[in-house]
Amino acid sequence: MQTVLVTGAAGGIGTRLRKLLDGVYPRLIWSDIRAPADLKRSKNFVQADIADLAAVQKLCRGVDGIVHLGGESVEQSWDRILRANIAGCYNVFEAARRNKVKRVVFASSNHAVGFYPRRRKIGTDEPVRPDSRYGVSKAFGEALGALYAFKHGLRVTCIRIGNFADAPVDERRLAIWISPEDLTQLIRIGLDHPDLHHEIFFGASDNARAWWDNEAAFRYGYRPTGVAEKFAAQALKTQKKLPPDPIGDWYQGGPFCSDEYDSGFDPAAT
Ligand code: 15L
Repeated sequence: MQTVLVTGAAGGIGTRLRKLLDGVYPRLIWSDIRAPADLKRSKNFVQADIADLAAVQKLCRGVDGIVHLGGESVEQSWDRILRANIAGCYNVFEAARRNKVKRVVFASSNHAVGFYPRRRKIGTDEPVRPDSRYGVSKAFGEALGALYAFKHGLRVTCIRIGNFADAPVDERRLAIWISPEDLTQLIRIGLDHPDLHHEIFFGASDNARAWWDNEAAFRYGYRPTGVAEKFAAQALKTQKKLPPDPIGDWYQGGPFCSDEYDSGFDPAAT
């Protein structure tokens, strides 16, 4: 990888990655719909709206690999999801193909499978069960990843990111937390591993309470260094202060599941 483009540079993950990927690749291009203050005048920053295919095509010129973090990062109205996460994500994969980009690492989310109950351990081969319009858009991005990998030969890694933070803050996050360093490790596997064609990984650190089987990532040499249990006492203390959320506490997606929830079905039967 000579030139790597990162979309969503102004977001929480993009901001941290700017330090963690610094010096790893000869040329890094950072892009977002808005310019972060510290990058505004940098040669390495290009302001672009991923909903604009022509702009994304321009962005992808001469690029070898893309880390696609751009788009809405939580639940939003359908109009916003449609623009940024459906059209925007399509534009990124399509512009990658037209520009002969070799690899795409797509920031998927745990919310693509949020409606699996916490009592069930899942691998990446289970069907998606999105818990929100946002989760649906992540499942769509994963589907695009498969299309472009198998039809057009792009090397694609989808990372179902759990909760990206310096530490897990509550009980749910103890199961799904990923440290910035561990996410960087997974992204680098996606950009560099010579054998990788198409994979879906869970973006999780070494979490003893995990609901996910991350065997696929381990096969490619992923060795997480973040240990969630180190933060368990504090996270469980915080959990005690949170109001009960019977639906959110049952399912892996937490509050994304209880939000707008009006199913008549018994969650215990799912
Ligand atoms: C996500 O996908 C979001 O981007 C992030 O803001 C958190 O809400 C995270 O999931 C989570 O599930 O905690």
